Amino acid sequence: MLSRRHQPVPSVEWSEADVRFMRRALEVAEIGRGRVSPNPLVGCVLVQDGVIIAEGWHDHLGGLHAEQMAIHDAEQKGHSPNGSTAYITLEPCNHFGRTPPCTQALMWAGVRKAIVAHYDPNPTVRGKGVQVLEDAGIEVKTGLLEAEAAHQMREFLYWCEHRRPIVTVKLAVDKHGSVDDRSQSAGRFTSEGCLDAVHQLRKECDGIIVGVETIIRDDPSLNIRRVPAERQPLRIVIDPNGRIPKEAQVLTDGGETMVLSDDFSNLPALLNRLGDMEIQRVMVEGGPVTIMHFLDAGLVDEFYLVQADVEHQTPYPSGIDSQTITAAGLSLNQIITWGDESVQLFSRLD
Ligand code: AOF
Ligand code: ZN
Repeated sequence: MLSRRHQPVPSVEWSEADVRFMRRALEVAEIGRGRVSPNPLVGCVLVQDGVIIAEGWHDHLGGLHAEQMAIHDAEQKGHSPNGSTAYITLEPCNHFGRTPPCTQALMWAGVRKAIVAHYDPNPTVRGKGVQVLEDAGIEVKTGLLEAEAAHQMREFLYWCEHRRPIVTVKLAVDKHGSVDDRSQSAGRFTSEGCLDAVHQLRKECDGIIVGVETIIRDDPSLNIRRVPAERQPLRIVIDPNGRIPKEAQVLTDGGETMVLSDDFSNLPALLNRLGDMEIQRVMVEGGPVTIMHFLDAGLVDEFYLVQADVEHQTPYPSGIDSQTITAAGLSLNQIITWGDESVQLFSRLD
């Protein structure tokens, strides 16, 4: 896929300082999480005589690219970027998009050397960014912390390759795998801390998918309220038989909702359509029937199974446990804590 010239250089060639600077670039790139989609998270630090003189990141869609923000930061701080080394998590772009090319910005700023973590699979860039810099006499090295960068921008990379979103599932169950207590009116049974974590996860997604049953039973708002958010994900309701109540919150609260009449057998086509809309990550939030359709179709990439320490009096069994999830091609990646709940994270991705 990559030309020989852009193959990662063996890590032995990198100094400790190189690694430290690229780690910092990855760290500042995180600031844009939840705000840059469909663009990738990108970070850049400029180093002069072994010292970081400026930092930049792609902060939000339509905002400056990381390199341009770093150059601007250097100027603001009264440092000259002339002769500096740029550590960039993504190959600089060489096209006019929402911003002018970063390759030109780096050249004009007098950057002498560029160290790049990951090439840009965007067909308009793809090695050309590196080429343009090299043609201008800038020394370029690629592949430093490439795997880390790939993980950080995995939604973007996946979408560039497959043109469809990554599918993340969240399901909360009681001690016996029940998703709902039918002896009570619909309500949540997980802790406040867990809810905060769910809202954080929603923030990292471009869309939230539920089946119409969830709307009828819970009338959820499916928006982000518990953590600061400048953007709300698109709510997507799968409703093959047109049963969504007109007064449902998702239809009346002024936010964006898409009601789809797709049959569940159409899930790959549905994801392709979302991909066409530049949606790079969706979260399926239920209920169990909808989730099972995604699992059966082999379309789940990540699964957060939230285990609440409660017992429902009139349980509604989910029929989904760790075995169901692993049978769908995922493996247990890590166990994390959300508030009072333990969460098993299964994944088929890195
Ligand atoms: C960079 N630095 O910080 C980012 C890059 O729509 P635009 O103009 O913002 O361009 C988006 C494309 O530019 C995106 O698809 C990806 O190829 C690249 N993103 N490139 O040099 C950055 N965010
Ligand atoms: Zn750029």
